[in-house]
Amino acid sequence: MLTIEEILAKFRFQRILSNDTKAKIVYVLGEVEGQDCILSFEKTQYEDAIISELPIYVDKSSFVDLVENNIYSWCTAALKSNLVDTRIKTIYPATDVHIAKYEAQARVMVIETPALYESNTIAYIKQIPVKRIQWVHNILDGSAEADRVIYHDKDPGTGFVILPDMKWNGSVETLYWVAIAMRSDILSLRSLRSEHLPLLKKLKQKIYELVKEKANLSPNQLRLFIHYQPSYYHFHVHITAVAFTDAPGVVSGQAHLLDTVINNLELYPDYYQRATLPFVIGERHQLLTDYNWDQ
Ligand code: G7M
Repeated sequence: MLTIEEILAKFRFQRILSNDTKAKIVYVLGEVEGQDCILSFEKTQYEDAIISELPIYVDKSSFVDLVENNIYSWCTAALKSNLVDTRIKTIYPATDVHIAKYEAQARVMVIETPALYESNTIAYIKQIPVKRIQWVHNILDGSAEADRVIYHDKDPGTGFVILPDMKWNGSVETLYWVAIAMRSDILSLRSLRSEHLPLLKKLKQKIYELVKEKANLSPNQLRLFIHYQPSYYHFHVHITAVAFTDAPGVVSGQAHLLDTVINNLELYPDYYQRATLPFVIGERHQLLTDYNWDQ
């Protein structure tokens, strides 16, 4: 494995995959030692501790587009400081699935009946190489991100790991953690049955306790949800602050609230085997390009 420093030094730019000017995050595709590599650069938020110092850091020689009109003035400038202001992520080697995921593309709504789940989604899940979720097993066995783990219940049936999501920027308003089940046999929301209620309820209770303790957020300030379709088929729950209204993936067609899921399973033990589950997906996603969704 190359270090992040080596990846940046060897990166040969190929093309921009997407440039979200609102979220200020860009994904670029390139090559490192002949293999595909994705880099993302994201402008970070201003930390509270440095806000009072910002006027001092402005480099006056960098002013561009300066306008002064009576009591109003504005310009674009660079800050003269060692402040860190960009979050960098690398995916190397990147697969075609990663490239399709981060490439700007139209999204479409797919209606998945139980029959279409059996004929298409299961077939898709089965052909995913196991090494794609190696990073999950690294977290579960403590060989990666061990210093970031917030809580680890090792029970093979109802255990889980809670840790910051890769997307979390560290601030409480945009809290983004993830809870990953120890067991590997729950592929997704579709696999959930009433027998999994003890796991779901324990997980929810623990999340409430930990978020209160570490971030001083109450249960009513939290949005707990499960993605369908997920990007990896090993059961996990997303933990975000309600205040993070535009958190990625909180939209309908993707996020299923944990409380609703628990309630559905209490009402109907096999709800998720019988339900039609609509989902939104990128039009270049393999699930769409390789399978027939006509009903
Ligand atoms: O869409 P889905 O439910 O599969 O979401 C997967 C979540 O896992 C996303 O929110 C990702 O940001 C997060 N995630 C993905 N990877 C590869 C990692 C990782 O290596 N470490 C951590 N902590 N989170 C990850």
